[in-house]
Amino acid sequence: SAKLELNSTVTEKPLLPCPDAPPGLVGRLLIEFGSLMSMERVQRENPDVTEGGRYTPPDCQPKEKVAIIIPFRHRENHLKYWLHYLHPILRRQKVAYGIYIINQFGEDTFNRAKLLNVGFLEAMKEADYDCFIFSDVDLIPMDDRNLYRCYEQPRHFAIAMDKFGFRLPYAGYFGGVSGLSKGQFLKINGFPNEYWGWGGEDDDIYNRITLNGMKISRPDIRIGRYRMIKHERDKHNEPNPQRFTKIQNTKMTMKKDGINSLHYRVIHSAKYPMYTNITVDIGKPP
Ligand code: UDH
Ligand code: NGS
Repeated sequence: SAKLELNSTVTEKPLLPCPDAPPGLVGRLLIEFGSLMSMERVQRENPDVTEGGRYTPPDCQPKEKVAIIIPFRHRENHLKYWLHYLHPILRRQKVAYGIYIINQFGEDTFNRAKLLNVGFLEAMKEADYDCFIFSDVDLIPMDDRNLYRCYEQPRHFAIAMDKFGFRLPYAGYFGGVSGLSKGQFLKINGFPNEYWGWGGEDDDIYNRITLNGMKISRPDIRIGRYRMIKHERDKHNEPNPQRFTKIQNTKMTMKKDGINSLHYRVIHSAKYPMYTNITVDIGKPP
């Protein structure tokens, strides 16, 4: 019918694949945390982000869907800055994405890597994601040429942080912001669930990657720059005294500790305008 034809000419114009080098990038960015941020402002400035913090470029066909996963507890102020800076960057990068805040329920010891595993499974329940980017809530990229997508090898994005003098603290550092395709993530059995408290879980992930015959891909040092929002040490995330011996044993532990052994309980799940929040009970250290 005439009506159908009209509709299809209006809505089904074929889109070209999104470019590998998006044309609208601006390069180095000014990142500061001096002025107060509000969620209302973030919402106002990002009207094309849809419920749950989802976005898809309107003018090109994205090659992959990216889930961005943030481990979280009691960092509401950092989250506002993260959303304020990242939504516009990701939009310029022509990324199709969803933002998942994985909020640890209760006040038991924090477990970053286990929360990231939960994020992988929960995001997969919602959409057919190809790529997973795991980001601390307090890390903001200073250059939009640091493309939030997946690569041939597991990607380390946060390679030049201000607190380390814009260098890697050590060659095998894999902390802060990292990204794995679905295939890369499953190949290493996901992340360890048994690092309670601060430290070592990122080194264990690095070990998993290299032990499985992959290597780390990184951006240019001039592009992989980050600002960290300064803060005090969190409560209930004390340095884990077991971390040094645990990272010696990745080869043995990775087969049975990971996405194949993950247990958790979703307490609450909600889609907010700028992000999806999933509050989970992940238990406590044995
Ligand atoms: N996180 C939370 N809440 C917590 C602990 C951690 O949301 O209570 C998340 C958050 O995304 C954070 C990430 O986990 O960015 C990593 O936390 P971390 O404590 O390992 O790393 P960070 O570098 O702090 O943020 C380390 C202690 C810094 C002490 C500095 C004292 N001046
Ligand atoms: C290493 C930790 C990593 C940590 C890195 C940077 O020593 O988990 O320092 O820490 N590994 C172990 O403790 C075994 S930072 O300076 O950001 O606090 O990511």
